[in-house]
Amino acid sequence: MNFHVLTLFPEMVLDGLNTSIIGRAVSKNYITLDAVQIRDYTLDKHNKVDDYTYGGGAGMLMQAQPVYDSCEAVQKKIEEAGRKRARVIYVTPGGYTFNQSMALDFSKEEDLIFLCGHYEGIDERVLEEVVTDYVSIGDYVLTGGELPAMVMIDCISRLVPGVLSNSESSVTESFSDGLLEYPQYSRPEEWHGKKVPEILLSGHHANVEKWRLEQSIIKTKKIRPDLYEKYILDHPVEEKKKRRKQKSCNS
Ligand code: 6GU
Repeated sequence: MNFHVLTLFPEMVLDGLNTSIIGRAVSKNYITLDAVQIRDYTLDKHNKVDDYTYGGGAGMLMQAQPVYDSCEAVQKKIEEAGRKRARVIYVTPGGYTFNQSMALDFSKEEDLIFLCGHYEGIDERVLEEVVTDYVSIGDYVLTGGELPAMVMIDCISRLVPGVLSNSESSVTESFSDGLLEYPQYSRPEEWHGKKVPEILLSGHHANVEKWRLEQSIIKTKKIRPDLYEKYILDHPVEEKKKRRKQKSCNS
């Protein structure tokens, strides 16, 4: 996977993604990360990339020309390397909300271009010409698109084959059924007077797995009732069994 980030703050993106698992993935060449300075492409003699918005209103807008030329330069580089033109993701609070299945879809691409806005946004005309996907990371407003792009790159990267070791990728499995994670414990057996749940010390693998699933369901129902509703629709048998068991306990 080759990530290309169009930004006014390339060092922010490079510095943020050069450590830990993603840093390792870059040095092992499972992914490449290229941050392109949009300002390098402006034809304005004062290196300006923004201007006032027509119709008035607060704030400045990124202009079409440097955004278009920087994006086309990256697409040209990709094509010259013999690969197909990349999808261009505009990171914006006005986009579709990013989720795990979008990440899985993006992870199958060979190249991805992220366009990071600043100021009050980007001239609509260039967005119409270059952007294929409008994506937000949630219902809150950030000062720029770099952090959202880094969030998405991290999430997509860990789905690229080779990026995670076997032990790291087993974590994905427990999340991918749409439930929140069960509580976990390490040594010591007792800390601040709190004991590790007995069942985890039993060595009975099937019972441990059953307990973990129950804990996941309880937690999801409380914290994310939306995910819980979806889970019971997808797993009607398990839930019916549980309700039957509860009924027989009550009677
Ligand atoms: Cl993608 N960009 C900005 N600037 N703010 C956001 C966002 C994106 N997603 C949530 N808030």
